Amino acid sequence: MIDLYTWPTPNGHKIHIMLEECGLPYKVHAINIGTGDQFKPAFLKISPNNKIPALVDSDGPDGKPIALFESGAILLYLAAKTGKFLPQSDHAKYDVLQWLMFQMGGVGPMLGQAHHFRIYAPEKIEYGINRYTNEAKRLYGVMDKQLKNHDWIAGDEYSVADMAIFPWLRSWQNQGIDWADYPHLKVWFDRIAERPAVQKAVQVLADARKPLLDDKAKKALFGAAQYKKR
Ligand SMILES: N[C@@H](CCC(=O)N[C@@H](CS)C(=O)NCC(=O)O)C(=O)O
Repeated sequence: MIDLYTWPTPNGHKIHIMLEECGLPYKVHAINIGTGDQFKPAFLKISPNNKIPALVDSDGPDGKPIALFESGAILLYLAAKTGKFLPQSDHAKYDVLQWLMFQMGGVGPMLGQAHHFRIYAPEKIEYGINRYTNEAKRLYGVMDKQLKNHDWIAGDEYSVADMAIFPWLRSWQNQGIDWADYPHLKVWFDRIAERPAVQKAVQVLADARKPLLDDKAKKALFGAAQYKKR
C-alpha cells in the first residue's frame, strides 16, 4: 500500500499525477502546510525538511517498506517500481533526467520565488518581483523553444519530466506570464491538462486549495514556525 502525505500544491500534484497515470492505488494523508502539520514529529520522521510530498510504500524494494521525501526522488521511485514514464534506453532516459533536474533546480524554486515576491511578501519589493518574474519568463522561453520541435519536454515520450513541470505552470497568472508569448508551451500545457489521469489528480484535496494568505499560514510558511529548531 502506498501512503501519500500531500497537499494540493504543485509539488503535491506531481505525485498525484504520477500515481493516477500509473493506476497505482494510494491513500491520501492531508498535511495542511498552512496550519503547521508539516512540523508534527510523525511527519518530520519521513520528511525531515518539513515539506510535502512524502510517500511511504509498504511494498518497497526487496518487499521492505520505504519512506521517501523530495518529489523528484518520489517520481523516479515510482517510475522504477512500475517501469512507466522513464524510458529504458540510456539516451532517452538521460534526456528525461536532465529535464526533471531542470524542473527541480530551476522551474520549482524560481517560480516559487516569483509567487513569494509577487503574492505573499508583506512588502512589494521591486527588485525581487522583477528578478523572479524575469526568471519565470526566461524559463518559460527555454521550455517554449524545446517544445517547438518536440511533443513532450524531453522528446517523443510523455514522462516524469512533463508531470513535474506541468503543475507549476497552472499558476501562470501568479508568475506574470502571458501565454501568447509561449505558443508551443501552451499547446503542450493544454495537451497535458486534457489527460484524464491529470484531471483526476488535480481533484485530490482540491477543496482545500486556496492561496495561503491568512496570518496563520504566513507564520507557518514564512515566519517563526519555519525557523524554530526541532
Ligand atoms: N524540493 C521539494 C520542495 C517541496 C516543497 O516546497 N513543498 C512545499 C509545498 S509546494 C511545502 O511543503 N512547504 C511547506 C513548508 O515549507 O513548510 C520537492 O520537490 O519535494
